[in-house]
Amino acid sequence: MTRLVVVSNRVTVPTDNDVRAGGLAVAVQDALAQRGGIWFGWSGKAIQKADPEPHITKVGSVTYATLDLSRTQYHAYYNGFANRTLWPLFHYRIGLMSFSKREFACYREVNELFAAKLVPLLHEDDTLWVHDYHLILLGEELRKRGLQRPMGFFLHTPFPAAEIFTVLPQHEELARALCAYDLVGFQTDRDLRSFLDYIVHEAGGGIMGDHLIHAFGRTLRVEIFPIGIDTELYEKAGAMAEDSEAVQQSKRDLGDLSCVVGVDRLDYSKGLVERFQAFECLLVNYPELRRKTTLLQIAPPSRSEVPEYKEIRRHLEGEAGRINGQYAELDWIPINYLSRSYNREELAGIYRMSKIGLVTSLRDGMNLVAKEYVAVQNPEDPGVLVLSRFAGAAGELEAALIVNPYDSEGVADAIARGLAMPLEERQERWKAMIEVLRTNTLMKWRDSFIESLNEAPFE
Ligand code: ADQ
Repeated sequence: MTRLVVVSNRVTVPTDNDVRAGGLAVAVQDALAQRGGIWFGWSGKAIQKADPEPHITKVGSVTYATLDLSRTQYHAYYNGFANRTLWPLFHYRIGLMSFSKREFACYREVNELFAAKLVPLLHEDDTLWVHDYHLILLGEELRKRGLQRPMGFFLHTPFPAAEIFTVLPQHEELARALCAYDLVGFQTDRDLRSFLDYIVHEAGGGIMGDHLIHAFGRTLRVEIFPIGIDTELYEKAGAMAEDSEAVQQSKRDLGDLSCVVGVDRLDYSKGLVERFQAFECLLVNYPELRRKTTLLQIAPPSRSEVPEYKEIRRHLEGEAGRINGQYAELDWIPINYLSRSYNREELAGIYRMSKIGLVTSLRDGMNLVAKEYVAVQNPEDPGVLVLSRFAGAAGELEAALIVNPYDSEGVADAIARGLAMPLEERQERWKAMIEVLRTNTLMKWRDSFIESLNEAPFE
């Protein structure tokens, strides 16, 4: 078995007291531990004068190699081109997108820096797996340095329709760089179709069948790999949470109140303002549910140095205040908005005591919260998932109540329907969803990507 080299924008170097570690980090660490290898990426530190050499930490057979960025790189590459250009573009928010040649040049500079510092650490037959929109140019930069070995890229976000993608002046440079990989993985069929549409109609490329395409002088494989969760782990966490004192106490506190829960990074792609407005619509259209229902929204701030994220926070806090001001009673608050993080056990308890899991993303690569919510439910008395059709997860969790997040009344109707849903229907829907989650796990996602990549090159 060849060594695996994983490259992602941020690297999680394991620590003994890392309570939040889970999900992707653990799946990647597992794969690296099995085969030996390197996890390479940004340390998360932005300092005035960054050390150009990677910091190396060895844990067993795994080497963690992390680079610091300079303040300029942090602003222009991370906050700039990655999070103010590509993120809004890939989430169909061209109105929120800004770009500058200088930031794109810095994006390339950081991709070049990653390539230059990674090459000396590589062995002859390593397999490389690059993650996400921050590092689209990395494969091409590695090829420029003579690397011929198999390289795969997985995009965690959506890939936008060609009409949207071409809004970016550098669309061709990015598409060409994607084609420098041997395997490009997408979350959903919709993302793959968008990419193929671009390749055929904008890049003059061709589809050769069996997942192969030819474009920009290269032949590569393009496939979908919908990311999953460690379902068994979440099922166990749900069962444990049922008996925990914290959950029992919360249930006593809730009394007859039904809890609708939302858990998200504070991000405009998650449709949080629309969610609050849909909840208001519920209070207006179903007044009998007032004092009987509460929305618990957990949304810790993210990317808080990016102006659009400051704005979404301000807007959301304003909406929570307005709605609570208008509808709250002495003994009832409609929206409980908490801006902090919780560990997996705590989240499992919160999901489990909530009658509705509410996911209203305006666009989302997958949305793992939807999957986690389903996995921790009590099989005897499961809650109902209300899920945006624009989250990748909607392609797999068809038994959820699928909604259009722009349609407040439709979302309100789905919440009301979920709250009134008979036990038998809730169980049927849950069984259909948990079966999908037990099949398409995080480990299966990881292994099928690596398996497909192992068949490279495809020339
Ligand atoms: P995200 O946009 O971060 O991921 P998501 O898929 O929902 O979105 O994953 C969020 C993760 O963070 C979940 O595991 C969740 O439990 C955790 N989390 C969220 N809020 C939390 C809180 N308050 N406390 C603790 N944990 C919290 C990106 C893409 C998604 C894609 C994933 C994986 O945007 O579309 O599904 O990558 O590919």
